[in-house]
Amino acid sequence: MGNKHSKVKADNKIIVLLGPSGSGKSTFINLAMGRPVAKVSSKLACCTKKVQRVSCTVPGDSSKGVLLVDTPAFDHDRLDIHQIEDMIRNQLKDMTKRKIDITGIIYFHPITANRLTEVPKDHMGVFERLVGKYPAQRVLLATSRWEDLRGALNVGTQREQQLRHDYWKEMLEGGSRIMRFEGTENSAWDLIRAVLT
Ligand SMILES: Nc1nc2c(ncn2[C@@H]2O[C@H](COP(=O)(O)OP(=O)(O)OP(=O)(O)O)[C@@H](O)[C@H]2O)c(=O)[nH]1
Ligand SMILES: [Mg+2]
Repeated sequence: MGNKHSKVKADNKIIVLLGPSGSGKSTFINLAMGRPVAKVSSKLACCTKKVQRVSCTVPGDSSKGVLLVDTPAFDHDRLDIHQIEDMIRNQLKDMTKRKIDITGIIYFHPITANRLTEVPKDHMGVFERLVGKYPAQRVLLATSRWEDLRGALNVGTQREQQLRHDYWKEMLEGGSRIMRFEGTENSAWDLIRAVLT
């Protein structure tokens, strides 16, 4: 269960969600929170326009506070990257000032995409301009929207292999991990737990 208020406690585990528009960042937040706190859209236009922080606790362990940070897609159709950078900088300001560590990043990639228009490295570059060099071991690469492939799961598995052996190879060699986001509350928490361990 979670709260929409955004105060950061020093022992909060902070997880930043990155990824292209429609990859499911806000959907992930809503599933983890168990209610719709972030706006989600199936329209073509990019949806999230603001950085949003939500706090919750790990199910079954209310002592573990987690702060999830939703971000606008870096390829946003109406915001330029400098506006997005400023928003993220502002939202992270109180944390960086207090030297609160960002525990991890979940980078979402819709497995439905039949072309790769961006790679995590592009996003990491922007993020690192804000917080400094970030260790690849703390980045979880999450493929999403598997249910949309329905009868063509093998297509997704082939794409996953291409990501693993080519586009995401460098990140994986640096220690990043890949997981599937199954579009459920349990799966959202599996990913969060993986980042926390
Ligand atoms: N089937 C399925 N649909 C998903 C999943 N994640 C997101 N969607 C759908 O994809 C669309 C876009 O999801 P969002 O959560 O708004 O994506 P986003 O990454 O926040 O997009 P922006 O806010 O534009 O950056 C919505 O219609 C969601 O219902 C998933 O894991 N499975
Ligand atoms: Mg969104």
